[in-house]
Amino acid sequence: MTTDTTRDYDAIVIGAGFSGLAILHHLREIGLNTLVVDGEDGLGGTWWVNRYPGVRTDSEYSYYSFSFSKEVREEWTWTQRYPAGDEVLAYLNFVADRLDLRRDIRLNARVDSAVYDEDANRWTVNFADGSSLTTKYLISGMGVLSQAIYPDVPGIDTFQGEKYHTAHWPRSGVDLTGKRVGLIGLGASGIQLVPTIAPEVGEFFVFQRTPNFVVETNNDKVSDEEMAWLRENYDAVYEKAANHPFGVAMEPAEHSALEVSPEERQRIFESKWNEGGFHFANECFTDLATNHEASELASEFIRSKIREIVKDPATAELLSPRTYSFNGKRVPTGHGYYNTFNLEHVHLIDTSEDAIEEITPTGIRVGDTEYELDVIIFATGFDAMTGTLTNIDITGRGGITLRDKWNEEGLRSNLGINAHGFPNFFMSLGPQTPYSNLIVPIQLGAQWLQRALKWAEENGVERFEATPESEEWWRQETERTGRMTVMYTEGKKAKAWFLGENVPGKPEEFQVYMGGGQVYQQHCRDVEESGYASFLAS
Ligand code: N01
Repeated sequence: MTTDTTRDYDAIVIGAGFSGLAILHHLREIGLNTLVVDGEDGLGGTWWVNRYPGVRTDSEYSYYSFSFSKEVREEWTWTQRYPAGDEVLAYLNFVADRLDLRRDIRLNARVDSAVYDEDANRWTVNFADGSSLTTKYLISGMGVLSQAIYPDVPGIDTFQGEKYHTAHWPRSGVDLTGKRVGLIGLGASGIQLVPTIAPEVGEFFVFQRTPNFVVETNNDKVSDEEMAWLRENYDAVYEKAANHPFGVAMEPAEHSALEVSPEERQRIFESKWNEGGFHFANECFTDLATNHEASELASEFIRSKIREIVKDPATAELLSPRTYSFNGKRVPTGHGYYNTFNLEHVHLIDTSEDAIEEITPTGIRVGDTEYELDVIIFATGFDAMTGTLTNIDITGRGGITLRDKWNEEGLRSNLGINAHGFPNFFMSLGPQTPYSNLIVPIQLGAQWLQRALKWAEENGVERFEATPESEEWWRQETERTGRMTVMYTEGKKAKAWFLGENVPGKPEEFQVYMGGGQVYQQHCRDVEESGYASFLAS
C-alpha cells in the first residue's frame, strides 16, 4: 500500500463491499473527498472473502442489486435466479468500474485502530503497516457477518489433517476428491456447502448439533425476457423490496395461518414451497414469524417435506427441528440439501446430546466414537453484527472504545447508525439495523448518510453524534420488537447469532432490529425530517 500519511480526507470508509461502494458513490456526489480502505487484496467484501463451494445469494437477482445507477441497471445481466458467489463478485467489480470507483479504493490496507481527536475533530485511522490517515467522517462498511468464529472444542489445534473455515476458504480451491471429510456447522453456509461437495468427497461426516428448517430454492437460469422485464421495472421492484419488512420484492401475505381451513393452508404452503426460497417464509401467511402456533404449522409442513425427500426415516427425523419452530432461526435456503442425505457415503452424526468432545490429531470424537478424517471444515459462523467493530479499537471521546461502551452499557446506537461518544463515526449495517435482504438497508443507508452529511456541511455542523436518549429509545425498541417474534418464544428459543448466543460470553441482546425494514426506514426519514433532532449536531 502506498499510503500518503499526510493526507486528510473528508470521509474514510472501511470495507470495499456493497456498503463501501455505495457510500463512496454517494459521498462523491456531494463533493466529499472520500477514500475506501480494505484489508483484502480484492474488492467485494463478503463476496470476496466467502469463497466456499456452493456460496450464492439467498435473495433473488432482481432485488439483490443496487437500483441507484441507471448505467449499471441497463448494462448488467444476471444469469441465475440465485446468483453464485462468483457472479455477485463480478457484479461488484462491474459496479466499481462502471461508476469509476477504483481510483478511491485502497486494497491491502488493513485497519488496526481508529482514534477520535476531540480538539482537532478528526479521526486518525491506523493501518497494519504502521501508516495512518486522518479524516473528518469515519464510516464502517465492515459487514455484519465478517468476524469468523471457530467452535470452542478441545484439541482444535491438534488436528494433523487439512482444516478450513467456510469464511476463509482458499482462493485456489481445495481438492476434496475421495477424501474423508468432516463438517461442523449447518447454518446457511454449511447448508450451501453440503450438496456442492458431497459428489466429490470419499466419505462425508456431517456433524449436526441443531437441525434447520431449509427452504429449497428451485434455482433456475434468468432468461433474456426476465432480464428485459427487470430493466423496465427496476424502480417498482426496488420499491417493493424497500417496503417489505425483510427487504424482498414479494407480495405481503394477507391471512393468518390460523384463520384458513387446513385444506387451504396446505394448498398455500405447497404453492409457495414450489415457488421456492423465501417465498415460502414471506408469502404464505402474515404470522409465521410472530405467532408460535402459526409457525408450528409451517414447521410441520417442512417436516413432512423432509420425510418425503429423505429415504431413511431415522435420518429424516434427525434433520427435523423439534426444539424451536420455523423462523426461530434465520431460515437458510437449500439447493438439494435434504436429498444429499440419501447418498450412501453421506453420514449425519447427531451431536445434540453427545456433543463433539474433542478434535484429535486424526479426527473428531463424539462420545466413545472417533471419526477418522482427512479434512475438517468449519462452517461455524461469525461474531455477528458487532464482531468487526469490537475486534479493532475504535476509540471515541474520552478514550472509550466501542467495545468498552457496549460491554459496559449493553448494545446501544441510534438506529444502528451512530453511537454516543463517537462523533462523526457512522455505521452501514451497524448493530440494531434491520434483519433483511441487506442490499436495501445498505443502499437506503448510503443515501440517508449522503443527505445527513450534506445537511451538516451546509449548516456548519462539525460534529454529528447520537444522543443518549436516542440510544435508550432504540435499544428498547429493538428489544421490544425482537421479543414479539418466534425467535423469542418462551421455552422454544433457538440458539442463534441474532441474539448473540453463538459467541461464548456475549450477552443475550437482539443484535438486529426485527420490527421490519420499512418501519426502520420510516424512523430514519422521521429523524431527517426533524432536522436530526435525535443527534447532537454542533
Ligand atoms: O453460521 P451460523 P453460517 N458444535 O451461525 C454450529 C449469512 N449467510 O456461517 O445451531 C457443533 O448460522 C451451529 O450449531 P447450533 C446468514 O445470515 C448468508 O452458516 O449452534 N456445532 C450452527 O449449525 C447466516 O444466518 C448466506 O447448534 C457447532 C453453525 O455452526 C449467517 O451468514 C450464506 C458448534 C453456525 O451457523 C451465518 O451463517 C451463508 C459446536 N461446538 C451465510 N459451534 C447467503 O445465502 C457452532 N456450531 C447469502
